[in-house]
Amino acid sequence: MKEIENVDVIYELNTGKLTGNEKEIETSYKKLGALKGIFKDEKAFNEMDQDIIAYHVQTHKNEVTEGKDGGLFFGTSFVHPGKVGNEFFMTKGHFHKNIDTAEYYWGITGEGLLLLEDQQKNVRIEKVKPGSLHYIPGKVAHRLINTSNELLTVGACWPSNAGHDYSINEKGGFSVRIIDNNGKIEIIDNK
Ligand code: M6P
Ligand code: ZN
Repeated sequence: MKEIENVDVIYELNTGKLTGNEKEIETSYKKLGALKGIFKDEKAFNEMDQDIIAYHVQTHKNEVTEGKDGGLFFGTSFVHPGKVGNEFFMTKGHFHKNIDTAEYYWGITGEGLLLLEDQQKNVRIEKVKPGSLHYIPGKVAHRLINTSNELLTVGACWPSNAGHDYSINEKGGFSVRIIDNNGKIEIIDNK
């Protein structure tokens, strides 16, 4: 007789947290110090504690290694509330190394924005909120921005051969920035 197995990892639907067998969960913390050059206001950035965590990411460790064809990765991004100067905390943002590969994001907690930019610098900005579903096609860079005072939690699933290409950040960055203009969320050009 076959037995019914319990899985080792639980995906908490209301928080997006991966819990259970720690050997199958990887958590990486992104401190401000590791995000140099991402935010506009360098003076404000340098005055901040570089150990502040801007976001952290949990991923499910499965049998797949990055670069392998045919597999999937699954994770949760937690973008903490905060600002550098008047610019909201955000993820680094990336294209996929394997440029044609796509990705799904979905909102779990908090409110924020998904900044999408293609290779011709066409920008789209989608509102992220609990339950919102976001398809990120190939050839489109993606970045999450927490525009709220709470944790922005976003689920993600992407192909194991996607890889990450962060070079947009060395080439002047995304074309727009999201700032808090006296309590109003504003989109400004990144000059
Ligand atoms: C999501 C996925 C991951 C990504 C993470 C953080 O969980 O898209 O692949 O690494 O967000 O984003 P970034 O790599 O841009 O810092
Ligand atoms: Zn991606």
